[in-house]
Amino acid sequence: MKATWELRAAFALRLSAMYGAEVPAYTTLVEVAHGINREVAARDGHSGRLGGIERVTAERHGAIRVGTPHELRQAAQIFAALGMRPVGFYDLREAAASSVPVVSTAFRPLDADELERNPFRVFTSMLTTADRRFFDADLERRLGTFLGRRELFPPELLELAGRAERDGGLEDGPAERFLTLAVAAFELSPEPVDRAWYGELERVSSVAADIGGVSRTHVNHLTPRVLDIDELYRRMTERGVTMIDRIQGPPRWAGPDVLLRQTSFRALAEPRRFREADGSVRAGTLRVRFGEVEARGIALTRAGRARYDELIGEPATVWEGRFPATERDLALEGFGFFRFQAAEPRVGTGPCADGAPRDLRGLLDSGLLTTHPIVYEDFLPRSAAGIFQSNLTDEGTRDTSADGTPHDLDWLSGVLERPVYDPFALYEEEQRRSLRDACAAIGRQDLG
Ligand code: OOG
Ligand code: NI
Repeated sequence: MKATWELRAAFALRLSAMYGAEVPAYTTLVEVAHGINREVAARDGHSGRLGGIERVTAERHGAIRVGTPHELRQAAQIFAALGMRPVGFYDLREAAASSVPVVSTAFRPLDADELERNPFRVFTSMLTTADRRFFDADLERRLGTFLGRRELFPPELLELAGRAERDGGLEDGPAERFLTLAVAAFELSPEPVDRAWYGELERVSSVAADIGGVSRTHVNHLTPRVLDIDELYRRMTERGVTMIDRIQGPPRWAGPDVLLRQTSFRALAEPRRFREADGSVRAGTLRVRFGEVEARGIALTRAGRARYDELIGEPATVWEGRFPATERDLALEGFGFFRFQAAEPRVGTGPCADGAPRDLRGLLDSGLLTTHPIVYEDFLPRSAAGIFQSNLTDEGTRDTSADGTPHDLDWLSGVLERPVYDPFALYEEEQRRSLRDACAAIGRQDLG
């Protein structure tokens, strides 16, 4: 029997092997990231507060793109078999100056212990074919026909995924079959690409062509986690790999690492076959798969996130006056999420009463409570939109006059026919539970 988390760990490993065989630059990126992680972990004073070396070394996120709600529901079924649930809603149509015609969520484990076992996640985007800023009614209709005819996931894979979700795992034989089919579903298809159709979509957006111009989906990047992303950026550049011009997310600064910092290298031209207008098949190239790497920091509360959004793009010197400079201040100002622990159980001491903020300070000052940061497990829309640009050959055309349909997390739940979880609520709950348990351990009531 393979339990859910074992399926997830095995899937992540096999996907990584497949991707490394197909995209050699990915292997370089992973080697450099692991080298840096070993060095940082060996360095004096590395606390491992943002994750143990084992978890960080195994950690990856992938990204896929699908064309329709039907395909998104099927993807959700496959990820459910791996214990990965949709978390968060990202509207990338609005996320940056040159936006892309997709809305997205991330499939990932929800609970801390599941994340600890294997934190694999997949950023998953769906083409918004009804958005008139990108597609006119005729193109929407023809996209619908094209997407309606293709099959991304074979019925046997979906059936096994349903069984795995229901039973919390699969017997060894079916597990092997499931993993083989699941990895194959995310490989690059060898089928010839219709040159005219791909070109027509590419004029709207390269992302539209990558999704709707081909008969399958594929993992477009697989991202390792690194403990020092500035150092990684330097080393990749030294090796002659051209990275995008910056690291996205918060700047490097003297304060705690928060949220997510990411950088990437541009998609490499890979040989593909094209079907021409006269029916002949010719060799060509496409740039659809790229490399990305990330450093993860502390999850921020809504208040912390609002401050982050104000400071976005500001240099470290501006951050220094306006953002809590220590973990303790992040906790006390209610900007960051933390797991609280009772330092030593003592029955009958006073500070765990009501009135959380003042008492939290007291509890921390008296050393009765210790804090451990909760790592950000999600994504940032602005960075994601920037990452999408890594494989845009040009920006395409977009009519900015007409508004798109408003979409949100509830709308996406309806599309998926499954709950889409609010990331803030998940972190909040984890923090609340730890505070309650810690207070119980020192013999007082809940802080609330
Ligand atoms: C997904 C881009 C978003 C990230 O790390 O922010 C992403 C895509 O290009 O399909 O993976
Ligand atoms: Ni990514």
